[in-house]
Amino acid sequence: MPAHWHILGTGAMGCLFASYLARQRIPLTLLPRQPAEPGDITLVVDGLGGGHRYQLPWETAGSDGPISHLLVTTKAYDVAPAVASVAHRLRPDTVVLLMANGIGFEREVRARVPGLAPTLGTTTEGAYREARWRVRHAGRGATRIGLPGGAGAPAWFANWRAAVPDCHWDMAIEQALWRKLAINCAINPLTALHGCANGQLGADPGLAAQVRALCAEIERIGIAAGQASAVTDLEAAVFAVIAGTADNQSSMLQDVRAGRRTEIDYITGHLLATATAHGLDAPRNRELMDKITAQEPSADA
Ligand code: KPL
Repeated sequence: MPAHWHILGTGAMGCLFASYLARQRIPLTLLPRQPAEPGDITLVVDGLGGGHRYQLPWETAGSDGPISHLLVTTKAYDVAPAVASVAHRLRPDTVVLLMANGIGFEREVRARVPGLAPTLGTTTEGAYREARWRVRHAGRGATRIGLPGGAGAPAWFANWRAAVPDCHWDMAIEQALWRKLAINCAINPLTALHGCANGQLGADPGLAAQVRALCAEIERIGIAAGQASAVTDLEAAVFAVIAGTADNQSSMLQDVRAGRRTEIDYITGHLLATATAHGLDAPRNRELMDKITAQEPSADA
């Protein structure tokens, strides 16, 4: 009998992963932030592979009942509060899989809910929400999952490997997260400030030069932080992502356009904290951090 997953964070990614699990008949329950209508939620996923409808059960996070397997796909700054909202339902052996942008939320989760040993994931799947329960799958990507410190794949992962395309257990998940962080540092803030699709960073010579300078800075910080493998050939990797996602709006640009808080604290913010810890300057990343932070909506807005 496959494990039963609860999914906290029912934005585009949470819904996409819910659809993958549901297609494989893996039992799941959505935990939407706002109560939904009575009865199952009808989720529609359009795009690659055609349109599919799923009838999915839901409950509020505050309900009772133990959770054995929890997938968290909220924004980075919501991960720790979201996990705390279901802490009364977690057991010592609950699997908690965190899949959000950036680095830093795992430490916050451990501080807020002591005793958890979260599993971490990162994905390059592309999806966005067209309506509350309607998601467009815009680009296929790979998903990497692993335990910090490295450990073999647990039994539940066999279901994920079968359900989620291009899904890998990663014995060096921190390195995978660092590489994604490095790529996001080079792309997301620039696209958010210039209001442009990712492809423009390759097409505009001035922006492309800024990307190269950012990559050089990020590489130095990565090497100092012991993440040399994560930043190997970073510039080439960044331009490959820019070309591969040319028509995409980065997640940070989407946040800015929607007037939402961005994940800059967990992306460039983590990079800058790492630079400071190693006595390095990072003026180009610092400038982007300051500019994005200056236009963030205030917490009480
Ligand atoms: O991860 C992304 C994001 O937008 O957050 C990239 C890879 C930049 C694709 O848009």
